[in-house]
Amino acid sequence: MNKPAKITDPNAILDPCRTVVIGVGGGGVNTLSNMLGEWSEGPDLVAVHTDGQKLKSCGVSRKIQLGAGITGGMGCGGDLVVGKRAAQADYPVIRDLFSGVDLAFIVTSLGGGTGTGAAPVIAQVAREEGVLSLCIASMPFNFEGDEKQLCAEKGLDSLMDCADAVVCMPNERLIERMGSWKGLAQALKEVDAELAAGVKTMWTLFRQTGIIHLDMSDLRKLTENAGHFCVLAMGHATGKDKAKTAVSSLLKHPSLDGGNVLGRTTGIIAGILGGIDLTLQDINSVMKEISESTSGNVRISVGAGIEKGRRDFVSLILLASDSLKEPELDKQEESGMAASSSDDSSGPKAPRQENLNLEPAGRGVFRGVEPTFHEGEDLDIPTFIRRGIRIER
Ligand SMILES: Nc1nc2c(ncn2[C@@H]2O[C@H](COP(=O)(O)OP(=O)(O)OP(=O)(O)O)[C@@H](O)[C@H]2O)c(=O)[nH]1
Ligand SMILES: [Mg+2]
Repeated sequence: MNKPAKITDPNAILDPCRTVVIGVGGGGVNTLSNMLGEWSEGPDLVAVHTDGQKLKSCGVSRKIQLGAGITGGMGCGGDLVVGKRAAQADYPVIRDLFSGVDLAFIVTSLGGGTGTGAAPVIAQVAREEGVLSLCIASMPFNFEGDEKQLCAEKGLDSLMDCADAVVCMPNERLIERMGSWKGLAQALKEVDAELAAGVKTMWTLFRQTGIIHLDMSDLRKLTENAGHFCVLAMGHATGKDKAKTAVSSLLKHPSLDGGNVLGRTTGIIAGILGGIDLTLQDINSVMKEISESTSGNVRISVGAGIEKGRRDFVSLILLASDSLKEPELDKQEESGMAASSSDDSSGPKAPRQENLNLEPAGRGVFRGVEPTFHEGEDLDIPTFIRRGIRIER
C-alpha cells in the first residue's frame, strides 16, 4: 500500500497521486491478474470478490472477501442485490482501502452480482473518503441475453451516481478489435490485457513527472466536465512509423464509435508513453491527428512520458468525456437517431444506413385520381376484401 507521507517530516516528498487499483468481481479480478506480470513498480492492486475460490486463484497480494456471512464465500449467483449487501456488510474494510489514497481505479465487469452490486458501493465509499474514482466497467456480450444486460445497465446507472468518472467498455466492441474469433477464454484474456495496459499507461502518466506532465487536476477537470461518463481508447505500436501506426489504431478503437465520440466530446486527456527513442515529432504528429479528429471546441490535456530502459514502442490512451452513455447510444442507433445527435459537429462520422422516407402514396394506385365506383363498389379495394372471401392457408 502506498503509505501517506507524514506531513510533519520536513524531508518527506509528497506523492501527488497515491493510487490504488481495485478489481471487483470475477471480471475485475481477472483484469487485475493481467496487470500483475509487468507491474512490479505499480500501485497497490487489490482483488475484491465474494467468491473465495476465485480470490484464492488470483496472484495479487491484497485480497478482500466481501460478505462471507451472506454468500458463504460462494459468489453472488448473478444477484446484484446480494453483491450490494455483501459490500455494505464489509463497509469498514472498504473504507480502509482508501486510507492515504488520492486516486482509485475501480475495474469491474458488469452483469454479474458482485461487480454490479459491490462496485457502486466501493465508489461511494471512495467519494466519502475524498478519493477521486475512475471506474472502468465492461458490459456483457449481446449473446448473454437481456437479463444480464439489464442488470449491467442498472449497475452502470449506480456507478454514474457514485464514481467521479465511469468508462464503459462493452465486451462486444472490445472483441471486435481482437480480429478473428479466438474462443471466448482467449478473447476475454486479450480484452483484459488491453484494459490492464490502458490503466497502466494512465497511472504511469499521472504519476511520473514525464516530458509533459498530467496531473490529478486534469483528471478532475475532465470528470467534472464529463457528466461522469467517459470513453477510453488505446493504441499501441512498435517498429517503423510507430507513432503514426499507434494513433491510427487508437482512432479506430471501437470505443470511439467510428469517430462520433471525438466529434461530440468537450474534453479529452491524451497520454503518450514511449521508450527512450520517443521524439518530440512523434508527440506532435500524434496530437495533430487527435485534435484534427475533434470538432475543435475541445479542452485537451496532454501527457507524455518515457519508460526508462525500453525503446521502440508507443502506447497511447485517450480518455474523452461523452454525453451519451453506451446503452443510450445503442438505443439511438436502433431508432436511427444517432445522425441527428452528431449532425451539428464537424468531426468525422461513421457511415450510417439512412432510413428512406417512404410516405404512403394515398389510397388507390394513382394519387390524386378519383376512386373508381361501379354499382356502388369501390374498385380500388381488392376484390377478395370487397367480397369478404377468406383465403385458406
Ligand atoms: N472483460 C471481461 N469480462 C468478463 C470476464 N469474466 C466475465 N466477464 C463478464 O462479466 C460479466 C459478469 O460476470 P462476473 O464478473 O463473473 O460476475 P461477478 O461480478 O463475479 O458476480 P457473481 O459471479 O454473480 O458473483 C459476465 O457476464 C461477462 O460478460 C473477464 O475476464 N473479462
Ligand atoms: Mg463471478
